[in-house]
Amino acid sequence: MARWHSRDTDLLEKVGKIRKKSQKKTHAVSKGETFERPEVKWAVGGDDGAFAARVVEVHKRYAFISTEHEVNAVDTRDVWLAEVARRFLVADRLERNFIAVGDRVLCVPDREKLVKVASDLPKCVIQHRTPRRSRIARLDPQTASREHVLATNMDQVLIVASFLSPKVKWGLIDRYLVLAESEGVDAIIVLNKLDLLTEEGKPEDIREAEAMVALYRGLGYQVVTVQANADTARQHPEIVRLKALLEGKITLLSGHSGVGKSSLVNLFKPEIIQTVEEDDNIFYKGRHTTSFASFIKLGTGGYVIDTPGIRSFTFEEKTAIELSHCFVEFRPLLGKCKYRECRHMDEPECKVLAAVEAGTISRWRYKSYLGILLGATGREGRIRDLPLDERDIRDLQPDERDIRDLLLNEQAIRELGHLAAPMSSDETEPEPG
Ligand SMILES: Nc1nc2c(ncn2[C@@H]2O[C@H](COP(=O)(O)OP(=O)(O)O)[C@@H](O)[C@H]2O)c(=O)[nH]1
Ligand SMILES: [Mg+2]
Ligand SMILES: [Zn+2]
Repeated sequence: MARWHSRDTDLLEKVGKIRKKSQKKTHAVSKGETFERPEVKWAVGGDDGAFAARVVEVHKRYAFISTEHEVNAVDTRDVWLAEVARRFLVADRLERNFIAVGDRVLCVPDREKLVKVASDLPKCVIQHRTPRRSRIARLDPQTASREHVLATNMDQVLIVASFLSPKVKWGLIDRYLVLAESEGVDAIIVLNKLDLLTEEGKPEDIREAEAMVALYRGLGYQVVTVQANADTARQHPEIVRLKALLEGKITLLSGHSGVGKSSLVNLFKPEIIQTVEEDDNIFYKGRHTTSFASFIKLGTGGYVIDTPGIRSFTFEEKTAIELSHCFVEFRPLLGKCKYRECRHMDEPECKVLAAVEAGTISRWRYKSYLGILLGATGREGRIRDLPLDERDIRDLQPDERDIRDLLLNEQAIRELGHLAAPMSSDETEPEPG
């Protein structure tokens, strides 16, 4: 009995070795094969059952994907547990993870039971991902030379801030605008908690808000001012306008915790209802229990990528030239300064500086430009928020319409919609996976 037993184990061990060897062979990366592969070169629907999917959540050792047979028709109810094909997993790499939320991937059902994670979900192996159309990344807190890509393939960025509690940080908004411009995606600014501004705002808060809203609208950005937690918010013209902007798009949701992102998303009938934090201490909360970015389908059309962890992100090394292109109002002047390599700092005959002096470029935006360009990039790509001072808003033309009227005057809101041209805190984050 005992002998049989030991022989059995021997045999099993041998089988195990053989299996490992043959796995190694079949799973080696063949010459020229890369994980990133354009979709035209994918073989979908072969004998292996390969199918197209979207990465909806990324964890340390596995990810969740949802089938997406046709681009932008993600079946978020069909969730699989997925691992990246082992042959692509190399230790020496520039990115922390091989995939990020938003990646479009080619998957093969795990018939060989390669995925060891215990789960009731169907399992699959990710064979390839498409090149990314856009992305947001931060430096990996664990390995500084590595990037941690947080989300990819967004069509636009929704920058959410609140007028008060917490007070809007315009410098953070500028950084997200630079990100959007450099990734070539649209940006929408949502300013929430309009009720607090109108009911509790000091006169200078209101003046600042009016001037800044007018500034960003003047630059051509969509600026939506709302009270996301109002009973009638869903019918509010500003929300109706925002709904139309989200339809058919993949939108990256950004903004500090506590500004009302979840309250806002819940207005668009998300498949997964977002929890609204009622905790008064929310702004000081060090840890999120759900610090994973997730891909959420909206019942009203479109998808949002909610990224609770983003408070800082990197800009790829930007030269003054690249950065100045990310400030839309600088663009018409670029190439016209005396020096071709002008950084628009202290160079003679600089058109940007002249425009700031003449007031056609706002002092605040120029300050923001310098802040991002200079040491303000700070440690590990983190930037301290620049304070807005009285001089920054002195010369701005406040919106003719008083923001205080917006809550009551729907006609005014509709008109503002037509006027809008088409077009951090530095705490370390908990580890999302
Ligand atoms: N006064 C006011 N409070 C709001 C508004 N929108 C959301 N809140 C509250 O702000 C807190 C944070 O909201 P939440 O949606 O969880 O923010 P998130 O952390 O960005 O997802 C909650 O207590 C909400 O009830 C608003 O428009 N006005
Ligand atoms: Mg939230
Ligand atoms: Zn210049």
